[in-house]
Amino acid sequence: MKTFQSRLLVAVFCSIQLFAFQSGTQGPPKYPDLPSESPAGFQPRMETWDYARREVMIAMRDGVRLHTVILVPKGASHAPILLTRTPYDADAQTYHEASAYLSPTLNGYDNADDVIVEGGYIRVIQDVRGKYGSEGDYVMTRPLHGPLNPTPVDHSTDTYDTIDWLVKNIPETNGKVGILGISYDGFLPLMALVNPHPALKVSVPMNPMVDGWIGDDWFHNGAFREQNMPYIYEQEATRKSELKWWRSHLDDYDEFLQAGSAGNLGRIHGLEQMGFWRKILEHPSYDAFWQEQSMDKILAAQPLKVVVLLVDSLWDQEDIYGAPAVYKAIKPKDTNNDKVFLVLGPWHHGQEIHDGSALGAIKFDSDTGLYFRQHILAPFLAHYLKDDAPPMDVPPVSAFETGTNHWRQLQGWPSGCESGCAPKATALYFQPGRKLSYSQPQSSVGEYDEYVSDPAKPVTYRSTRPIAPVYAPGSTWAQWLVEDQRSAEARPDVLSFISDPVTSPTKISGRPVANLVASTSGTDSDWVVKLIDVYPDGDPERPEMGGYELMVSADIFRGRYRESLETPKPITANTPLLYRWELPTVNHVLVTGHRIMVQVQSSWFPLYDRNPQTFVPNIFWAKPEDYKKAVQRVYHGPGNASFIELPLVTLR
Ligand code: PG9
Repeated sequence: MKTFQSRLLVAVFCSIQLFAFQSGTQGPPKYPDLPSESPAGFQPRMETWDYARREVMIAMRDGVRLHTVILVPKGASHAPILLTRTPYDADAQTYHEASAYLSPTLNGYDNADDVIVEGGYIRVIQDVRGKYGSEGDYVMTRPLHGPLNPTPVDHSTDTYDTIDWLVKNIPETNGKVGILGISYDGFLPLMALVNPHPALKVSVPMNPMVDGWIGDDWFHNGAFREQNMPYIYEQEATRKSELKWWRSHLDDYDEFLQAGSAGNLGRIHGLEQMGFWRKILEHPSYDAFWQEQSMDKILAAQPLKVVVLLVDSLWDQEDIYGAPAVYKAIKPKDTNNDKVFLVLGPWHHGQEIHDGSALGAIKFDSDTGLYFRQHILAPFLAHYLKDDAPPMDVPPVSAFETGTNHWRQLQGWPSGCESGCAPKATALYFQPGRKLSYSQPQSSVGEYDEYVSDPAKPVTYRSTRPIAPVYAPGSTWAQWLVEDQRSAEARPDVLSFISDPVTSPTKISGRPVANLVASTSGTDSDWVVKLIDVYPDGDPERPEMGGYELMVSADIFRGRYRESLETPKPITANTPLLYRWELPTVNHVLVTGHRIMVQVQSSWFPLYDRNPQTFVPNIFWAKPEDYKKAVQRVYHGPGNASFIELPLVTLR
């Protein structure tokens, strides 16, 4: 075991090495009569700061060195470490403001920084291999060693090697490590659970990317999320993501429509030079490429060795599938119900580390983000990481109930109430006259409703145009899932079915399942089903919300995958067929007087690429002449009933 002094020396030595490495000024000066005024390696003076900043290059088992920033609060001793691994620039996240104080130095909240600073943790942020200051090759969400990754290194081994170095080389630590992060940085704490280092005590994956094909960043049930193409471009074109995706139009609707297929848009931008884009083009279906890197499947096959706090946003516009899917996969291993925790919050992607009082027009009566950080995350981290292990009362599941705006402390999920009442799958049927009710349809008179879906005029996913790129400055992308759906209802190519006002509070907890019986006159088709809470008029407290149509769960399904997600098949034209798929997680109460609406449409553009509505082998390469109008029918007769299976809870 090394002494304190020798470990400190190692850290200081590494910092000096790094500055020398970065400056790259070796050898005699070229013009000795007028030498450079910049020192060969500047040494910042940090004595007056309330923290020490160390930058090190940590060697992984294959010799590749990863750039790691270590921020140690002044006077820290026996402090736990909180690690975030990121493709998004460790320097930028730790140089928000050049300050002598730790708090403004961090991004002012990039990863619940308030909890981290107030808790006195040693903060470590590392660039993943291939990005920013780290060496090595970049591979998008690099899969585990195996068929998709023949190298001996992956994020599991890199996390292990990093933690090993940290606990041996940071003298101020108590040797306990937690890993946390959001989205891509939330996928990495999941990777850390595979062969975890013994010093890893907790993992906090927030809004993690889990399955890129079923319901997170790249596809949803086979429909491609083409507005993420700029992300691939910027992430893979250069190590430091300096090259920005260019545009010809202000409105992404025009940009994507004009290009035709997503494949063609990629070609126009030279995207085929990038490895991940080529993989996307080669794997449009749910084949082994996607299945073998799906983190819920991977973790289901691993022993549960580390305590996990999964954080999910109920209106997550990027990774709405991930956290509940991992919970479902690993919870059965948690036989004492004390290792796997879940938080469901009323947030957009990552909102839990910001103000959580409202999302768009929807208000939550309190700052739910602050509640999460103060009452869940802070006590959780302290309990598992600090030497005195302060007691905590974080329940296995903390679920915010939207509609009534209350946190519910639950023993499991899905679960309707504190006493454990289980949701019951209840069919809500489409009826003639565009109605919805819980009784089976009786009459075959007018047994379908229809619309024409025209790929030349796809339905927008936003309520207004122009549609900004997702990460444009000032973009409202984060709010799109709570936008008023009246704009869609008004279109002739969107069908809306509506219930009578509910006469008592109706709670939906879990994942609704769409059972759509539909036909198309084409040979391929997309189906979008949206479950909506329709507000009544005349609420004296919020009259401006009269008639608001709030989506509580919605998703798209690419029809060619009706029989198999792996093997697409043409759809038999003009034939009613059942399309069945799960919608995202809900924990919502329809208050008395509200009505339930279901909308059905066949495009959600330009977030999702257009289905040509003619079967082609690979939609990425659909030609202009493949895009054809189709007559879409949604059935609701006795033998062809369409319905939504709602996980309904009887409120006590
Ligand atoms: N949703 C983003 C992402 C995750 C994983 C892969 C690609 C993108 C993110 O916010 O990090």
